[in-house]
Amino acid sequence: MDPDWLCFHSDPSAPAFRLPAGAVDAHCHVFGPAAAFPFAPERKYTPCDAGKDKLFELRDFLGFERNVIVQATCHGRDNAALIDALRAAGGRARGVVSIGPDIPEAELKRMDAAGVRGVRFNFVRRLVDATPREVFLDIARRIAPLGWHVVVYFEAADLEDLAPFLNSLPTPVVVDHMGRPDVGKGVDHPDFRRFVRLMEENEAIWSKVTCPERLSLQGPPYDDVVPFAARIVERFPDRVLWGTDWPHPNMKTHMPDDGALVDHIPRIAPTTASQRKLLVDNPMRLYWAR
Ligand code: 0GY
Repeated sequence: MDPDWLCFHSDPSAPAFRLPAGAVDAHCHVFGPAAAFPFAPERKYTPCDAGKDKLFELRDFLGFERNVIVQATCHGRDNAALIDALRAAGGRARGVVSIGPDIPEAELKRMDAAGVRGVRFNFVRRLVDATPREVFLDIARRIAPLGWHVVVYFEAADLEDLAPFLNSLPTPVVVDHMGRPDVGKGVDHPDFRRFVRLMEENEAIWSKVTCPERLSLQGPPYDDVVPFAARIVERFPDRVLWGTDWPHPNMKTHMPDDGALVDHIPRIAPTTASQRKLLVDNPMRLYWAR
């Protein structure tokens, strides 16, 4: 583990907000354990172990029914820890993997049977070496016939350049953490308006309204992030997802209390109807349609 790595919260609080029945934590990861699932040689960080047992324990403690596990960059394109977690979850987890364009068809089918429903394209330079867009497009064409989608992670400053590529993808596209807005600039800044416009103009684009702890400049209780997520939930109630982001890779300022993160949900989705869409209907439609 990196010397400055912060491990996940060892004793999260019980949330006061009661999640609706069937709620999905639609953005979380597994790290190792390294002894069973070694980290990738090309990784940019070495985390603490955070395996499936801990993830499922947290799921039950917080009151979630299901997880969507997203391949973390510390495992590169080796999705073994994720697939192992999906198999152990007994239908209660789906996965988003990292793959190359020449992955054998049989391997895609094996992943699909395990519960994989998407691929992740990462553009964040501190996390990965760049992949050419043609390669990503080839991958998207390979997975589209399976009914999978693409999850993208990028920084707000890169959206203008990336938008034509995102609009060219042949699948639904889920944007991690609202495209990482600079919350210091405010919701009416052209950068965030560009993201809202992208969602307005392309109904295939979804957003995870996740990671207040990562985007906040103020720290808990993350008041400065609320207007951003609330705006996206209000405008696009049928295309938003929520997740804990456990075990919170690369959090250097503090480690969030996962119970407090759940208590953040009613601040960004104030009505029962919007909470149900965000936590149940939307993730079920995208990940458990079959
Ligand atoms: C996140 C955010 C981060 C890391 C990763 O795969 C990853 O390594 O996603 C980050 O460092 O911002 O969504 O977990």
